[in-house]
Amino acid sequence: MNAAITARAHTNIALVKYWGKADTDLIIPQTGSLSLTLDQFYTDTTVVFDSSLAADEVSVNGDRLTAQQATKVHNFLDLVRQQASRTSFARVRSVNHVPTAAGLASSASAFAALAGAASRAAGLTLDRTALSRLARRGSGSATRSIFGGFVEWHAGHDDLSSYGVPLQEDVDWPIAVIALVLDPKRKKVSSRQGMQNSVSTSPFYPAWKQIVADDLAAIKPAILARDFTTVGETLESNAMRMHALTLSAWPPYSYFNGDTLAAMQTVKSLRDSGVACYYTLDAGPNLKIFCQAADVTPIQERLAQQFGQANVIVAHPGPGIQFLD
Ligand code: 2P0
Repeated sequence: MNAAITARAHTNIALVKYWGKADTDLIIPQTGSLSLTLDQFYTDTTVVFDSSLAADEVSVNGDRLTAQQATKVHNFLDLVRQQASRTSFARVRSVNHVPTAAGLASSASAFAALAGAASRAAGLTLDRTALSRLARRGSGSATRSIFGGFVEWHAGHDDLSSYGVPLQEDVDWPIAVIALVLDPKRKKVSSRQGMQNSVSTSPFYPAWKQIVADDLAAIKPAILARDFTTVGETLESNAMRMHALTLSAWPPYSYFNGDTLAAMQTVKSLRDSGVACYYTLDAGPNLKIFCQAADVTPIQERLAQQFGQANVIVAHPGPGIQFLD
């Protein structure tokens, strides 16, 4: 038996979204994307390769997954075994400090932590670019969670050229992201299924590719210049245009629920009253509100009053992958 390795990876919120693959096997995206890694939501994963095992054993939050539930993890471990020229099975223990499948991108932190722990447990020494490429094979958004702060995923065109690059890892800009949990249940249409449906059936998809290119060009200098308004307007319009790809697909689908629309109105009315804040949301109904640290309290109070204190979680920029002893 080899040493057990534990890695911690934080989740990220995309400010310019990834919504569609050019290669579904290698997970090469149709466009680039850009995210902020968050400090509040993370996954700790421990991996040990053990030649006495007859199959991979995977547990998440203390519950053993069935072989079928663990298919993605098993396939991912096969990739690691292939890279490391190993054959033994692995025991994987993962603890999510993320509301699973609540649209808070738990697959990002999960596959980034798994990439780190599994590769090191298998004896591989990968730099962060190689780790990012490996994490990508588990889940697209995990590509970005190897790094802290603001991270761009270069779409690339093949396995070697598609990886995350930090734009700014140590963020000293006093900003916050307030997560508003409106429904913690697992989503009905997975991101994987939803995005491919948009690529193949939404007539707006060609426009989306241009929108992402323009938004990346606008948001990167705005982040570096701490231009809060440009960053906020870009991320909110990018999120709404991504969601237009769900409504315009056939069959149409949506990740919004009634509370999502009410929360959007609340953010707009806060903004109208002079509190600068902008929302984004992923493949689920929950809003993430981008704001300046000085404005957290009034936003938090207003959201808590409307949706309950327990559903409002304040996050800040978080770090990249860490290995724990
Ligand atoms: C993102 N999302 O950029 C976008 C925005 C959700 C909305 O990446 O199929 O779990 O595993 O590559 O990464 C969620 O999709 O999809 C996602 P796969 P993933 O964060």
